[in-house]
Amino acid sequence: MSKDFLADEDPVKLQEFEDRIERGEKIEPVDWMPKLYRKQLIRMIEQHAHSEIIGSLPEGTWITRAPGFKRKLALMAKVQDEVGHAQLLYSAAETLGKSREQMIVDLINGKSKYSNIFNYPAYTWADSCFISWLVDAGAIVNQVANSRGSYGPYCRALERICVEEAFHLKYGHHCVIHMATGTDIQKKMMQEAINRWWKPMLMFFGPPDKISAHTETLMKWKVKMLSNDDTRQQFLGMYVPKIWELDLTIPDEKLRKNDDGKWEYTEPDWEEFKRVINGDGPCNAERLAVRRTAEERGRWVREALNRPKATYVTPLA
Ligand code: FAQ
Repeated sequence: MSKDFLADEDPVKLQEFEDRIERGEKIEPVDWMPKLYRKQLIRMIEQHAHSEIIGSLPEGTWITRAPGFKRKLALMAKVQDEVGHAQLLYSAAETLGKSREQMIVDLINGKSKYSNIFNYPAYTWADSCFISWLVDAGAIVNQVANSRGSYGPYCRALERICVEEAFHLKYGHHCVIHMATGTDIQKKMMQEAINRWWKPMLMFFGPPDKISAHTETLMKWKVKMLSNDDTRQQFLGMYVPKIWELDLTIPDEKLRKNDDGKWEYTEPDWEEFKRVINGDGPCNAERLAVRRTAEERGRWVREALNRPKATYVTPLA
């Protein structure tokens, strides 16, 4: 816990706040909260919102190339949902006092972080299938847990997001089953995608607990309901058997479930993780450039919407 940050808080109010959290009550925007709680929530919800927006890019590029009309429709709907999730999350973060405009500026200037995993390229349709199934699966494990957390607006946003994510997961699983049980070439494509995405997927849950900067504070205040390692373990327990069931392999010879129920795995390269989340991954520059362009191209729409005095002209026909 960052004691320095709490030094100037009113100890009585702080105690009441912590008692409320302990009792399982929700904290609402009008309630008193320590500055550190507000700061941490803004950081986490904002990063989450950015991840939804940037996360829609690697899949979005596959909409035009999706194999068949049904896959195209489903993927388009999924990508729209992800952008909708960002809207919900930006609104939740705004309740804490940071404007949406500032959050977008911080994203496109590279000041804010977003999920490591979306800085890797989706080379083939199978990469898009991996994201729809397994990245969504990872997101759900994290979000179902955190939807039972302490900050009302974030929990309510997560509840709604999880319902939609559950659909994405089914769609993604269907796509992967199709590839894994299809032709030899389809199966090979799917296997290669798993090989490419496995390490970034392990990193997705954050650094190991022993080096995680924020877990202790966030878990004390029930913002995070599972630690990074526990979320990773839950994901492995739920999805490794499902991957193996499809006769696909995981590129980690060490991976196995021990007698104590814990999964053993090769640690991903945490130095690579640091580089990627700090802007130096394979696609960071491209992802932010796309967002910057979208922001510039959408300026006229925002300006038009911000002219309350503009009169509505009735169309002639
Ligand atoms: N990527 O102290 P911790 C999705 C940073 S949504 C990038 O352990 P914390 C939907 C962390 O910010 C995916 N950075 O951090 C979808 C901190 O840096 P800072 C996103 C990461 O907050 C699916 C530093 O490392 N989900 O995928 C990552 O306690 C398909 C130290 O780490 C959320 O955002 C990472 N993976 O735990 C969309 C859920 N991990 O800020 C499209 C909400 C850590 O001090 C297609 N967030 N860092 O400079 C969380 O649950 C937490 O923030 C964690 C990280 C668990 C991600």
